[in-house]
Amino acid sequence: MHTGFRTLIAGAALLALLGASRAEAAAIWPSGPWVSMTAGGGVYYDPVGDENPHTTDVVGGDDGGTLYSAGFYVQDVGNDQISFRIRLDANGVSSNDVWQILFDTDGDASTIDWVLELRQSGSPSGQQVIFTQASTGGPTYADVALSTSYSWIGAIPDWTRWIGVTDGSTFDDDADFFLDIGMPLSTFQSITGLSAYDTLRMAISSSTSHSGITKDTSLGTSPSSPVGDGFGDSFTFIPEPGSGLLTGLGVWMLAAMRARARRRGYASSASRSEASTL
Ligand SMILES: [Ca+2]
Ligand SMILES: [Ca+2]
Ligand SMILES: [Ca+2]
Repeated sequence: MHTGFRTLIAGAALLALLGASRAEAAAIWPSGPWVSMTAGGGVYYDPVGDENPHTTDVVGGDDGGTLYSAGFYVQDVGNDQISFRIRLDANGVSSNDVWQILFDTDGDASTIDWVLELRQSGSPSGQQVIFTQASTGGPTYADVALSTSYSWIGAIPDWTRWIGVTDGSTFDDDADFFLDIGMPLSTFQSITGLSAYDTLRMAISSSTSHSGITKDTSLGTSPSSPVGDGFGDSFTFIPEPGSGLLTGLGVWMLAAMRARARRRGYASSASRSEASTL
């Protein structure tokens, strides 16, 4: 193997290792845009005012004529992190509740398979970020039981944050908040068995219990609803940060190739005109 190439490979491996160990320690929150969850092709939503306390009220949909998604995600391969964002009517940083991202990963949307949750209920020692399997995944939210043999645990200060919304929603005519929850992407993939190209569904809920779903469920459902009624559209974790850069690089390469062809006199007038619009 060429020495330079070998050095490049070793450097990439070291960077991957550094990225993985850094992500294991604490979240690196996305600097780029978050991807909205969708339902029926529109934004993923849930009404305001259908749950108390307001810190457990998942909100999304029409607010003052603008549509806001109740949920977002970002897959960040470079930092080995997957992040999820929930829109809530009020700031729950000090409340003793549970907020959950629900996953259907086996293609059967009548059952929840995995749950990532922020648990602020119970004793302080039990308050943590948890990724766990649904030991009973349905058929209704009230039937769901979550395993207490956790597949991954993170510290709350490291893997969550509460911030005021950055897009201007004011459901209930007062401030709204984003709860961000992250975990290592490689851990998420190894536990669920999902590859980067597999499809899945997600839903959002809140609860008083870390082992069940007892408060707000999304898309206007209630705890007695089939869990399948609260899942958003099937999707893959694409696009991700970097895809815009790759698209830009592709356009740049195309323009460079066309310019080279023009210099050699091979390009037709039609393609010259096209290239000038890039
Ligand atoms: Ca709600
Ligand atoms: Ca609000
Ligand atoms: Ca399922």
